Amino acid sequence: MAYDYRTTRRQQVLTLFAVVAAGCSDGSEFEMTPGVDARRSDATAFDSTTLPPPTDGGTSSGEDGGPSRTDGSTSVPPDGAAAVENCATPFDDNGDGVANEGCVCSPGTTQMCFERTEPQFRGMCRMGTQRCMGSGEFGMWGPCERSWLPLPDFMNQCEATQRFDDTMAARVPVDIIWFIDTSGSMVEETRNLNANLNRFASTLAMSGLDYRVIMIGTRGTGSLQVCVPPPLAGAGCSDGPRFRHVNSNVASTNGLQVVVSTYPSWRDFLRPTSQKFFVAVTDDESSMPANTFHTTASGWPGFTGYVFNSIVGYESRADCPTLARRGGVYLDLTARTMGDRARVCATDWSGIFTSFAMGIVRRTTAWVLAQPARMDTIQVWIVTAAGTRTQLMMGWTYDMAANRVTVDPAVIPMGARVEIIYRPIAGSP
Ligand SMILES: [Ca+2]
Ligand SMILES: [Ca+2]
Repeated sequence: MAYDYRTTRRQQVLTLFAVVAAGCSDGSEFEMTPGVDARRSDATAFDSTTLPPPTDGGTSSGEDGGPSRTDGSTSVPPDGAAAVENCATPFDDNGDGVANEGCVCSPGTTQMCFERTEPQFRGMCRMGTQRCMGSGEFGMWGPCERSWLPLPDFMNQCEATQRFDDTMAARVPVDIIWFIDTSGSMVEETRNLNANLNRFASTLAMSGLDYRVIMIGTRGTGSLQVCVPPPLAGAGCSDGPRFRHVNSNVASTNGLQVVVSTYPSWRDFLRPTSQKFFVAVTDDESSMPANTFHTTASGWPGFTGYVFNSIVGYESRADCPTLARRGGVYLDLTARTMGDRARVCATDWSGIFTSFAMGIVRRTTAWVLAQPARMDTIQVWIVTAAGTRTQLMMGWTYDMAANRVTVDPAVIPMGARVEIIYRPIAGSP
């Protein structure tokens, strides 16, 4: 069944098109020497940056209601099909779907093969191998195995190409775990948290994010207690659809321990495919080393790419007289997960919460692929309005479990599109 992109709302921008290399034009370079991998290096060296636009509209099956080759029921010969099989090439020259049928070979030897015609070998297609079957002096070539053939679901191109504009970004769901130190020195900070958490939530909501917030800290309305008001939380410090309060005391230095020990009581509130964030709020240092926490948290399902944000002390006591200690462990975790940080001594937290929320949005701009991709084949390209194409070597990640590519919006110029080229796992052994 062909992938019918025409029926989707994305048809303006999600265009599957050919990014193809002209196949080798001279079949004579392929020798019959058994076992020689004549095309492997060529097959993987094609650089789609320099490739011409598609010229072979004829390979797009069934678009005009004409004969389709994808269902195997047609007798129309494929592109470039010859009358008879050519035993000197690795291709299926006569277009019957079998490479080198009826060709004599030396039993036990192998050679490269491709069960399509030569013009169909390009881009991310790859040769397979076939073994010479038989026991006597002469044998016949067996089936071609492990080749990467043109993709019926992608208009018979050798790679899936999907174009996206910003409006098609799938905002990845986010689960954000806050914990706040409510020891004696944190009165002002606790008040700031209670007053600003709804600002944080509304910034996420305005960006279209599907978010949940877990708050770990002593629940209540006292000066060293956390009571998040509606609409994020329910009335009277209660939970809400997007909010769960974990009523557990966090002291000066044990925040990370409390996160770990309370995990069983909030893990059911998490979504399996969400991006996970932590936010530490404390004016002290952690007694649990960064490595210990990182190893533990990374082992929880869905936490491999977690991000750690910190509202902690990183200035001197002279700069912040109320600071207990510099939060070096938290800053370490923030640096290694490329999170955001802010000064716990700041008097106005409204800007902190907005910038943290925007940072979360920035890390969750992603696109879902039509089919799961082989990680080693994914290319992310930026295409400007003027048509200039640049391959992104950094600034993107692929989450195989969720089948989505996350791209940092900071690397996408205004008006540009993202183009993702890949081989689906299916059909790419
Ligand atoms: Ca052949
Ligand atoms: Ca053939």
